[in-house]
Amino acid sequence: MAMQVDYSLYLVTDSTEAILGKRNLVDVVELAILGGVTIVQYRDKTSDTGTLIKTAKALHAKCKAHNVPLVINDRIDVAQAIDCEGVHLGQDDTPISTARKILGLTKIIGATVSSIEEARIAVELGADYLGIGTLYATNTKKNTKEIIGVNGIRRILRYLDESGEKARGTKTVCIGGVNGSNAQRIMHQLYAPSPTKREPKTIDGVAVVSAIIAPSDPRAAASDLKSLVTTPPPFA
Ligand code: TZP
Ligand code: MG
Repeated sequence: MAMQVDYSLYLVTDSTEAILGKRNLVDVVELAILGGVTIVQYRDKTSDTGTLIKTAKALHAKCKAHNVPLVINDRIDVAQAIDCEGVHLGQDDTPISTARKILGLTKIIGATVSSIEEARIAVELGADYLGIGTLYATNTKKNTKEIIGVNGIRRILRYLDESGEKARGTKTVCIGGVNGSNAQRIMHQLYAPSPTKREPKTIDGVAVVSAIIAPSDPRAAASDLKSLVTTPPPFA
């Protein structure tokens, strides 16, 4: 099994001028970790393999120093090259089953899912966590397949809740348009008290790109988000 991970504030990086500007990604990520980010995904769709490995290595050093896991978007080869904690795979990437064979049981494998069917397959193939989205429309990722909203995410959580221990045990984060104005409401909406004896399946955290990377003070942005997502729901 992969390690125990706190998914509550999941940072997905972006190196584009529009979001990162002229700043250094590793410095920005370190500030975000100091603010309370609990896991980092290095997502970089444009750099060559050499640059990806170099940046991933530098990010991994910072993450390790703070005991925060690092996963790599899309690229199993880069994750292997730097021996970080895992990968995050979309629907068009290497299948989860192949990734598991390559990386073994101890690495984290995350999957992007937008539907119950995609969630079912990702769980069956052994994903450790699901990045469920797209929650809200966002400029950060233009080609988002589907905006599923809070209700779409709730439906997937309910499916996981009702589909056995493995599905219930698969961690979840939501992604797309999460920011300081909506994070707490999202967490509360995705945490429904259950009349049954069992604890309901809830979202384990929010995945955020621009609301942490874009601000001039990523540490403060992360710290504000952290307290919003970890404040217990009023009915708890
Ligand atoms: N996948 C679905 S939406 C998204 C990804 C990578 C981008 C989310 O970015 P932001 O800035 O947090 O809305
Ligand atoms: Mg991908």
